[in-house]
Amino acid sequence: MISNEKIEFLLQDPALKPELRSIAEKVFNQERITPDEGILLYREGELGFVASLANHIRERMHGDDTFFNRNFHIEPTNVCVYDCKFCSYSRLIKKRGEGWEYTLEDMMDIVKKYDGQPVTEVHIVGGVLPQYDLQFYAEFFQKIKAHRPDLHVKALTPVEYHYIFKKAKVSYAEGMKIMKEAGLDSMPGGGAEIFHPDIRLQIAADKCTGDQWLQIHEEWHKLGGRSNATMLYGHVEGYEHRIHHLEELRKLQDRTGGFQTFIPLKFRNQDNQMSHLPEVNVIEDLRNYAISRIYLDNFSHVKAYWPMISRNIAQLSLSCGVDDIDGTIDDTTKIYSMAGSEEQNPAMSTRELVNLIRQVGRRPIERDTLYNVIKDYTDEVFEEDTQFKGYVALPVVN
Ligand code: V47
Ligand code: SF4
Repeated sequence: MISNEKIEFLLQDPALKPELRSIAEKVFNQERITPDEGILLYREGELGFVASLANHIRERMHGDDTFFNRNFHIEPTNVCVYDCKFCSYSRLIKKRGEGWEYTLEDMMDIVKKYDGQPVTEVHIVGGVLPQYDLQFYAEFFQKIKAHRPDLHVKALTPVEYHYIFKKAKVSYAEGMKIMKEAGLDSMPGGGAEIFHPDIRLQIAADKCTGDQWLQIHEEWHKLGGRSNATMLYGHVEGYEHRIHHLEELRKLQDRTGGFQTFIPLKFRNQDNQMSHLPEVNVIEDLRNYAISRIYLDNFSHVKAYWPMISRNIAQLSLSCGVDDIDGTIDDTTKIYSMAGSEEQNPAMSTRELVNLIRQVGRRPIERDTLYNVIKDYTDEVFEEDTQFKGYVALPVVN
């Protein structure tokens, strides 16, 4: 665990630039850094420096606790009316027969498959199509709750909500209220991409804007709801666009306090219209986790979505401000292969996940969606793998 003395040691480095020293002092004194300081960290903060600061914050907030949860995913469809350049779903609308479009019954069958298993959450997200409208999702949420009232419904993003509310001619506030009454418990972080219009127009021109994404989360927070936020980085954006994105999130969080977790998503270049772009390197991934942790002083958690970055990088991220490594149970690897995951087979048993966390000296804590502790696995002795076979990735859409 990094101690205050270590930060003091860092501050004594005579080679440290005064501007960077001032940022380190702010972190040490629990003061907020400015957008200009954020950009400076991206431009000049070496990995060792930003990781030390981020780890200090992470350990101040959570000690060695490292969270994961047990959930499963449902994707209503992999066909989408929108045309995000980084997404492998977008082109499928032209060849609709190649995708799938589940009915309500199909999706309830998936929910029922998990009957009796200790999953706490269902994560629902997919492409956008006209038949998946407000009434459809309201009925789906109601049916899930009628079948399994304690299952946390983490569903849809402002991309879908903007589309279905517009179609139903209801305001964001009214729409979110209808969703809550139907059984929505929280919102995942997808669809955020990069808020800045200069970039958003290049990569995701036709779906909800950055401001609309933020407004829908704000309405949800006003109802007492919790949500996550993501940032798709490492494509055509500059550091100033990343800081603009983080600043917008930090401002909204100051107003509502409704965000739980920030999840940076590394742009992967396989099977999409941006395949010509190179991917950023691991150092940049780790620096990005660290700077996000430093900048978002009002977010409780930073999550590394391990299937997108590989297990080894996920382990390293735990020293760069990350305190959550997701973790899902499913057997539907088919979709992930479309999104260009780092892992050939992005599946991990509970034992593997727990060991991955323990190997780097952290405490594996199973949590529910709202971060209530379900089980501390620090001293768990595994006789054999649990009955749950796979930790499998969520498809990267929205
Ligand atoms: O919004 C799409 C991203 C997101 C690519 O809230 C891509 O707990 C990289 O939001 N390369 C959806 N990323 C996934 C998501 C998510 C994941 C895990 C946990 C949570 C949570 C949310 O995936 C999309 C988009 O930003 N994405 N294509 C790509 N080629
Ligand atoms: Fe559709 Fe989401 Fe893919 Fe964009 S990222 S094309 S909104 S599924």
